[in-house]
Amino acid sequence: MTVKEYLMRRMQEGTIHMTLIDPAKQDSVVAATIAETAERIGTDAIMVGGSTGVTQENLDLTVLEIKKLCKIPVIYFPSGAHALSRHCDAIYFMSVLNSQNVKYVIGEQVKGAPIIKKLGLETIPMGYVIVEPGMKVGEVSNANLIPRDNHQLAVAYALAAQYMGMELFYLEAGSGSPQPVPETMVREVKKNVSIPLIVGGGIREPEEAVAIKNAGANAIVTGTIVENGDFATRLEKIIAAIKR
Ligand code: 1GP
Repeated sequence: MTVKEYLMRRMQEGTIHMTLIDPAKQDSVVAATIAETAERIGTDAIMVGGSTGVTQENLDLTVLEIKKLCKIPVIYFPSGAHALSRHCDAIYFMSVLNSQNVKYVIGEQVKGAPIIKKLGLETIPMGYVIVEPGMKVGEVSNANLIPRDNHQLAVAYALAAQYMGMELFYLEAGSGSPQPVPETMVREVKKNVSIPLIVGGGIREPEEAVAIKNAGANAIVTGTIVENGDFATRLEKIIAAIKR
């Protein structure tokens, strides 16, 4: 079974949870213990990536260590073609649709594609848009942020992604955002597109995760909460709330 098939199957059963680990934020052995704990608690996949600080070395080491301890898929969530790991199970082949810099829309993808072919990596095509406040990723990718109250613009991007053949659509508020993507925006997007919807950025409380799930998200991503050594109970509550 491919990683894409695994995700699609899981999402048919209900909203899934994915744990994002930034390889620049901790040692690879620590990253692997975080992933192992998240798997034990019920996360469905590990995403590895970060906006700044990802190198070929920390990426490879982190993915390899995680693979030693986890059975669930490890998916690379890239910030560019400068680092690509042969050890991950799949890569989101993604475009930052609202970036004003063509490099993040198609440039890095063109650089990375031949390398991905050589490595034989599974690619999962994904449209990615950044909603206010956007945080670091909004800045780095020079995104024309979607205003929090402009649901129609979010819907238009999601439809464009779907019509271009992308198989996932990711609504991102930015890692560490003080607030998640508004649930009303999630609901409008979900109502209008048929491709699975991933939502992430600023989700820290079970109530926020439930609201986003009820608005129709097929997958919820949390990252920052696992950076606190004592995260297991908090993450467990969020995952339990999503799966309830
Ligand atoms: C970032 O959406 C993810 O791409 C995770 O965000 O770190 O705020 O959980 P947090």
